[in-house]
Amino acid sequence: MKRVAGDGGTALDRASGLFSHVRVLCDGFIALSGIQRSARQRVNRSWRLALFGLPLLGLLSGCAGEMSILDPAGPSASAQFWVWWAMFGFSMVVALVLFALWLYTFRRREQPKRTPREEQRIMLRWVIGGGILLPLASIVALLVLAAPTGRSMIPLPLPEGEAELIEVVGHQWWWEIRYPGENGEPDVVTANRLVMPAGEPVDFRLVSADVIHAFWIPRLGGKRDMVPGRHSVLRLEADVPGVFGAQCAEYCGAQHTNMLLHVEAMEREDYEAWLAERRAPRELQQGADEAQEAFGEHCAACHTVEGFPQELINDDMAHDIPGPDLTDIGSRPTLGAGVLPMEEGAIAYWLEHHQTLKPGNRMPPHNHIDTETLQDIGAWLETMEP
Ligand code: HEC
Ligand SMILES: [Cu+2]
Repeated sequence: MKRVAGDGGTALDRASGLFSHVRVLCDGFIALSGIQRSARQRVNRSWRLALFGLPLLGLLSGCAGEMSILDPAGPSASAQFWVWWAMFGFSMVVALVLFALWLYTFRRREQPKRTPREEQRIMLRWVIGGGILLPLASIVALLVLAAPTGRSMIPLPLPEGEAELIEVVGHQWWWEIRYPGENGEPDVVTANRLVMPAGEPVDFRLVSADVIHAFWIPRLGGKRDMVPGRHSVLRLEADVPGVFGAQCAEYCGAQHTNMLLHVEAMEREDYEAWLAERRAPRELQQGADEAQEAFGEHCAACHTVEGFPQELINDDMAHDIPGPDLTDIGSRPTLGAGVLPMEEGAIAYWLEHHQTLKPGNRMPPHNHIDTETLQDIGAWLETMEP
């Protein structure tokens, strides 16, 4: 296991920034709840609106979009969606009951006279009822409700044969996707884009190349940790073809946020065609000799390009950090695990600025290579489509 590369200074700044935000929020709520009477008078109407409105806005913005668990697109995600609503509903009931009890304590003027024994008995009832029985009942109910959800994500044998198997490898900070070949054929390997068949279960075999990551496609279900040195399998299904967002869900170092995965579910035939295109033997483009030579010199030790001539690869350079397979880079929708959209000139731009676009990412800066060469390499890589 490697250590997480970190940027202590920025992390501290962020932490203190976050802390001050949290404090402002807490102060606001304390003022609103009337615990500090003097503070309450200072809180004007618009502040109150903003304080109540902000969390609501957050709630609303989470309801749609390609990363929302509240917009399920597959059977496991739907099951999880109902567990979520059940938990939410139940927690609302508990909160309302507590709130009502709290208000009730204000309304009661006179304390009934009780002996210490009676007091103790009442206390005990609350402790047993609210502290033991209620949580126990809630947990059992939740377990009953959630068990089928968990089961649907386990790769159990299927009546109709085997589920499609796709291997996902987590790297700092990008995704490697491997499709097992048929009878000894070469694997199809790509990065930061996951293509899967829709309308059937798919087993994702999850592994990590360095630290702990987690695989999460919110609209399809999950998530599941990717632990170095072992593998786990998660079964997911997309109801219909579509594009979904995915994100690493376990903090894995400085660029954890920029570890996005573009997921595309396709009809079975389209999926097969997509794989077949990538399995076909490939020839390198003619007439891009300079770009290919420079690529062999500076890049090929870390990046595989299927069919790239072995004799051009400079093996002397340090390449203990593997980079994404670039064989079909020109056909991918994004660069740098979601940092840049793929468009003309994007690769050259990424090559020059990747350490500013994604600070601390594990590709070394290319300052020693002149801009023209980088642009040449970029233009050549953009032609790399199946
Ligand atoms: C020491 C190994 C190493 C070397 C040398 C290297 N790279 Fe990289 N490269 C990486 C890693 C690691 C990443 C993933 C960065 C990330 O997204 O966090 C990457 C990312 C990329 C990407 C984006 C891929 C994607 O799927 O979005 C491109 C394009 C790329 N490199 C091209 C090059 C070119 C061209 C060169 C030579 C000029 C080069 N690399 C040299 C390790 C390397
Ligand atoms: Cu992560």
